[in-house]
Amino acid sequence: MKDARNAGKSATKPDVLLMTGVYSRAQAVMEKEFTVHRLWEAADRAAFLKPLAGRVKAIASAGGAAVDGALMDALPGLKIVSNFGVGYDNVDVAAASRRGVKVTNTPDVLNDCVADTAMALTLMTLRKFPQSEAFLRSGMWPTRGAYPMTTSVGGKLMGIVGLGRIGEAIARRAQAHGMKIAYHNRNRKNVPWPYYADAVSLAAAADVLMIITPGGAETRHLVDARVLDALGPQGYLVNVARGSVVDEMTLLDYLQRGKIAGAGLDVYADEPRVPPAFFALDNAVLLPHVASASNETRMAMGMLQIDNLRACFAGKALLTPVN
Ligand code: NAP
Ligand code: 8YV
Repeated sequence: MKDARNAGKSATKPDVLLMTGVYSRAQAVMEKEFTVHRLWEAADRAAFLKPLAGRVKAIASAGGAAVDGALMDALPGLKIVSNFGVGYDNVDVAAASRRGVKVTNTPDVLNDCVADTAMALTLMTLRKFPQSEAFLRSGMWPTRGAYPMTTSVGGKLMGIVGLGRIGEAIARRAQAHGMKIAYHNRNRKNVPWPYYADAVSLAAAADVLMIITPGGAETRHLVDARVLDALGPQGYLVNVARGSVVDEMTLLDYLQRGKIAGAGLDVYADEPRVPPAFFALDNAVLLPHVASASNETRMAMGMLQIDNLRACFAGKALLTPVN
């Protein structure tokens, strides 16, 4: 039905296959400029894709919707997968490269927003602000007295796993809060902070372990029982990377048994599903993957996604290619 409606427009506007809804104002720009085919609304995916096979040269993707080799094969004219998000673990980049398809992402425009969230999550986790606010709202203050004491961030060491664009922005914020910084990447960087060659030794030194690596197979369960043991009962974990980077069931067990002090999480293994046992924890602060979710940042991400599509259709150099 939607295809029939769009068919007449495709002579003037390039066709784009949109995997899932993105930021609405940016999506409106995309829909004005391109003939957008909304894959997530299709009841029969194969039937939806069939008439598009010869027409669609671009996919606009976003987290939560996998772009794999089979989908690329269904679109033989495909030239670009333009992803909404700096993380592109939802896209099979190796499969794209083998087919000569370019992949782009949305780096840098979200660094400050995501780093703000990471720092806020650190403060909320150590100082238990959401829990103390819930205590007030539930009417307990007059009967129970003062809320229990919490833990300061000042003077603590933040160990950052994944000191990249966002990691450095987090480090600057943590320093402004009086924290010391150390980090682990696969490669040492020219930065003034101590380097640890592995996540276990960094966790052993850290009061707060901040996870901000890419997702995907390479980092799957990088944070496992060994890392959490090293972090220890006084240590806090904050994850704004991807749920896959942390062994979620082991983390849950460690939080339930007090084997680490607490966790602040923005990302989960099977979003939007979060194991309900997390909801009962007093030592966890849980955000629903909102690190970049401000109007300004999501618009900037959406426009960069569109600018990469524009460049592709104009035969110009892509702005932010990843392959
Ligand atoms: P980036 O600049 O590429 O930084 C990633 C860092 O991780 C690099 O310093 C890299 O250093 C390190 N790294 C990569 N693989 C590693 C591994 N196996 N072990 C240890 N360190 C590793 O990326 P970014 O722009 O800062 O974004 C980072 C990630 O944050 C994204 O990919 C995304 O998954 C996540 N993110 C989440 C949200 C959210 O909403 N929660 C928002 C934005 C981004 P080496 O190459 O030297 O190892
Ligand atoms: C978005 C993100 O929530 O950029 C990323 O890697 O995880 C977030 O900014 C996500 O891209 C939405 O699809």
